[in-house]
Amino acid sequence: MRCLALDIGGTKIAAAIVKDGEIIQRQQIATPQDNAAHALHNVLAQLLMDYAGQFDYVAVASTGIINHGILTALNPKNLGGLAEFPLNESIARHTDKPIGLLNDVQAAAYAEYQLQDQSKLTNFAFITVSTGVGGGLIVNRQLLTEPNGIAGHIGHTLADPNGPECGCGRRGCVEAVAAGRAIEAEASTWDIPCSPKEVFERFRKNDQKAIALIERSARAIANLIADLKISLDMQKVVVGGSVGLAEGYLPLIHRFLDEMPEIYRCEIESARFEQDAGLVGAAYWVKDILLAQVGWEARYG
Ligand code: ADP
Ligand code: BMX
Ligand code: ZN
Repeated sequence: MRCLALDIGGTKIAAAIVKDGEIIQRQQIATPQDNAAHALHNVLAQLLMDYAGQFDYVAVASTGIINHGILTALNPKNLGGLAEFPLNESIARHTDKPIGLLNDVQAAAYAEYQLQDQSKLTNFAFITVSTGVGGGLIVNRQLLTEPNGIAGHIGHTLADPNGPECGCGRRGCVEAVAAGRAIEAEASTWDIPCSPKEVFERFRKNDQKAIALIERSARAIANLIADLKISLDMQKVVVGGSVGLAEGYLPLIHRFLDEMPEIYRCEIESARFEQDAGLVGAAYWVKDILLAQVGWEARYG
């Protein structure tokens, strides 16, 4: 079965055909920020046209709360102000193949869990540090997506009650302190304004301001991991996203976790699928869960 997999993030949209876990014909474009709804409809139309005739089903991993085919942004600022978008309907305009949707980080968690020794790992999480901070939770070997698609939005738990206001409306969320956009907000005010990528370059050259900013982010993520450990008995956490995968970031999380009492620590590693965890996870999950439920094999297989 060939899957057209789409991964819609706040910064980039990736698309590929996924067949037997292999990714082919991958392409990537920037997520439109202006006139976001209209532009996203157009991007989806173009992608469906590009891959026409090459897939049996569509699987979408998207930023935002995904429920009943609708994308609702918890933090609309991450999507050029887009608060709500009819994702399923927008795609269904261009194909009559089955379509399955889930949150981007839920998808990434599902992909990475397939690579783990599941006999030993009951509770597992993925944290992305990217445009925002997102999570996907696997508890009792089940990916949490029900009942409203909200589970895993751990980027909006509290990092600092006096921290910056988050785009979701709450003050001091992990996302407002740790995400790529949070790093950008701070570094854009510097004498020589920097992008997050440049902040990391300075961080690796021992620039004190850059170190403080990256450490603030990594400390918030370490605390988030400790909270997952103590609330859900989390056994392992995989970290992804362009900030999460940036050289030097994971060792910092390690360092801050190691400063905590033993009970709060848990195993951490970088996403083995790297930037493709969302694409692969969406393809697997839609096939395993959604299509199996509706008897897809019988109807289309
Ligand atoms: P998305 O959020 O669309 O999934 P990414 O995972 O690429 O996309 O995350 C985007 C964020 O990561 C942006 O804030 C961007 O500035 C930052 N970023 C991109 N490349 C790098 C890099 N090489 N090092 C550190 N941060 C990066
Ligand atoms: C935000 C939220 C999550 C998402 C996370 C990471 C929106 C639009 N998105 O917390 O649903 O999983 O960002 O998304 O509210 P990314 O775009 O950074 O990958
Ligand atoms: Zn928030």
